[in-house]
Amino acid sequence: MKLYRTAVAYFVEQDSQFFRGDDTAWDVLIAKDDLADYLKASLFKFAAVPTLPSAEIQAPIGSQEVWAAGVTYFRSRDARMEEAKSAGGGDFYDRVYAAPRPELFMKATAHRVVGPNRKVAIRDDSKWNVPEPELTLLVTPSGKITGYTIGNDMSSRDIEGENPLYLPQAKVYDRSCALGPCILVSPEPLPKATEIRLDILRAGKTEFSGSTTLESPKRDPAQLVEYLYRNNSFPSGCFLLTGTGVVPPDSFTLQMGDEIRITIPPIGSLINQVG
Ligand code: DO4
Ligand code: MG
Repeated sequence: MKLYRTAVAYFVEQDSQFFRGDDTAWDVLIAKDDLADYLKASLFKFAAVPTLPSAEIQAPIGSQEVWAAGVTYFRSRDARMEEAKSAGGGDFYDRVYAAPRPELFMKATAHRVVGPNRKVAIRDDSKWNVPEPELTLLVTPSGKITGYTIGNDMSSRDIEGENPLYLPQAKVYDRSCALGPCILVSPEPLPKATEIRLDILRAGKTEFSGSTTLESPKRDPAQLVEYLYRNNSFPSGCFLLTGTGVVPPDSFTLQMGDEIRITIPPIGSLINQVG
């Protein structure tokens, strides 16, 4: 079952049919521990609609914070060690990959997040930028994972490579994060064979493609949530990006006008332009 947020209402997709939801506020709805059961039980009361107005789909976020895990994939550890080598920071990434405690950082507040088909930004003071395609967890205030969406953790590699202490500037700025197009509502973990695919198009042609699966990350979603919720409360729940396993080669940087497509088959595709 998929849950979409639009300007007018929320919509549920079940077996390729769309239903207009009730007037429960978004923050209240997505904070429910029994979200899947609530929607299933309510479906018969919802009006079926012929289609979803796709231009009106918004990021599936209300007032939640967006957090992110880093260096959960070997590919990310490798790329970061290389970019931070001359700054003497390479060793930190190796250590955090091996350590029991994961890297967790605050990625965005809701106003820094864009939805599908909106523009993500690159910083004016950066020359080396990449998208990071990440499976993103919807976590309730009690710490339960109730759904999944797609996240783009836009990153300025030259800024984080200059000094790991610059990470918040490399990661957090206006329109530095995209989420969507929907929440796949499921209390069950996604299969390990699930693919995460990144395609970057420039003037309509593929400039970069890469993919990974959920087999590769070193850490479990539940383990990341357990650390995130230690001495930390989330009254409306939160979104947690789980790290990237796809990093374009060092010669690649995003340009204005590029189109970023991130696909996770059970969820859909999150498409954004750079601008
Ligand atoms: O440590 C830097 C950030 C890592 C990250 O965002 C990732 O691995 O996805
Ligand atoms: Mg990331």
